[in-house]
Amino acid sequence: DGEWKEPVLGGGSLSSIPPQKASSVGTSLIDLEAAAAAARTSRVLVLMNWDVPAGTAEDVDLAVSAARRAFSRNKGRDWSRASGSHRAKFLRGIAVKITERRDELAKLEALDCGKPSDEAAWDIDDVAACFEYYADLGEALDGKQKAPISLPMQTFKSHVLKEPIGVVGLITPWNYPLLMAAWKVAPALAAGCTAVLKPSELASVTCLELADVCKEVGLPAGVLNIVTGLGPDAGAPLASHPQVDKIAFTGSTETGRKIMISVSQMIKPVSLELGGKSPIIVFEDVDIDKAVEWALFGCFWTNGQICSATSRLLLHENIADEFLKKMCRWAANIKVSDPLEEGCRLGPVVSQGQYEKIKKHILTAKNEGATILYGGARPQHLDKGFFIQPTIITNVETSMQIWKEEVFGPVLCVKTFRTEEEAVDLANDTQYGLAGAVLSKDPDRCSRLTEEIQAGIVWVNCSQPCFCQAPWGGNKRSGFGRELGNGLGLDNYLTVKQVTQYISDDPW
Ligand code: TXE
Repeated sequence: DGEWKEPVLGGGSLSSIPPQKASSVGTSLIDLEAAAAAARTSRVLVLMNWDVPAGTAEDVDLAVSAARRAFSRNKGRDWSRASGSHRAKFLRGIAVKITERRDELAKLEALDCGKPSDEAAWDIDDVAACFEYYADLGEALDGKQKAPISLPMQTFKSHVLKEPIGVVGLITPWNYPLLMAAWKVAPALAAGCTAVLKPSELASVTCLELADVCKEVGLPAGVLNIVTGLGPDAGAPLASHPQVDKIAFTGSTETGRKIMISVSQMIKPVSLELGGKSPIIVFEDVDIDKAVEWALFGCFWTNGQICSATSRLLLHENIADEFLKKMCRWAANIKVSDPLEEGCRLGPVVSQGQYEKIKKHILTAKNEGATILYGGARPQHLDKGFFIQPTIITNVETSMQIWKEEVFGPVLCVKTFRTEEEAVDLANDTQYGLAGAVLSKDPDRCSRLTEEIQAGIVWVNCSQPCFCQAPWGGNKRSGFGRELGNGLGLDNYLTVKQVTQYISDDPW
């Protein structure tokens, strides 16, 4: 309502949190020992709708110890040794519970990060689908962990063992709070790892609800531990913890760099899904109405706060005028409102910090000589809250900040091109390499461009569809490693061991 502030550390203790909040706080850490530690810290993050514990290095340490105990192959707490089908039962249980609570979780998600509740509901469907998917893949691991290798010598026999990598640290952002957690938690648990999840301080609530769900399905203590808190206080100690075997991170390129430096001290594997400035190339042979729709969706979905947002529109010059006129008309019809209102298509951006950052980007674009063709300000009918109109910027030069830097808000910049070659050069004129889209009726051109675009994801005649069966991740400064995808997402959490046996009776 405009009164919202960035998370701040409050004094007080968990007992000072009102009862309706305390229930989720109490279960924020599945492991009771770790929960007790959170209480001892006597610090909370003061948020808009909820307060959550402000975890510290001490909490992370306890959570990692709990995960280590649950992972380790002794004392009967052997998540890592359980069969894939045993683990799959829990993952399926989680999927069922998430589906049962779909509307409630979607509402929480919309309230927490501002995305329209319809979109939040799709996210929750995707969360359930992700747990189902990894239940299947985890189950399929049974009997396949020992893959034989053919060797050139008969006297030896070899096979490859795939084993869970260990305790994993999962650090996630606020734009898809529960979904980004699911993308990491589901494969990690399916592979037999145990995990410590650190959600974003800007949107932790649905991850705390995930803790409740895990308790309900009887997930063994310590298998998943959730520590809320600020990045430097809770994320950094997790990334640098010596007992954590791998880090999976989604967030800003800047924080990704810090995490990489930290894990490099311990030669620890890391996968990074970072920012983007993805192009969408529209050729003159398209159906303009459909293409306008994809271009709007590709940039303004989730309030424009998507790492893969196709936020650089490259338009063939022959259709540019008609396309932009239609686009502005349609942008004017996008309902900007309270995310819980029916028909909302654009809610408030996540925080005051993000709001200021977006406004600064728009102002800089103006100052550098670009034209704000549509939007660029708070909608007139909303005098409170961090709302920004869908914004379309033209007369953009490749030297401008708006062309180069990720805005992470509903801001689209536009350039025109004459030739296919020029379009490819413009598309690849970025430090990022997460995604790209090409819209054309010419299949040969589309297939040429899928090869030319330097990115981990290329969409043809669409923008943003995402399925857990297809690998997700980027190149260049968008990071490395892939999540999801048949095999790849699971492999993130498995390590390979070769076993070679001498099988001849002759002495060596
Ligand atoms: O991201 P951070 P923020 C981009 C987007 C946005 C900007 C800043 O441009 O404007 O990042 O957002 C944790 N060690 N994206 O500040 O800092 C943090 O607590 C370990 C793109 O929210 O990257 C949170 O859990 N962890 C992105 C997570 O990192 C640390 C989605 C992400 O926060 C840490 C979100 C540290 N030193 C923002 N500092 C995408 N690619 O989807 C912070 N964290």
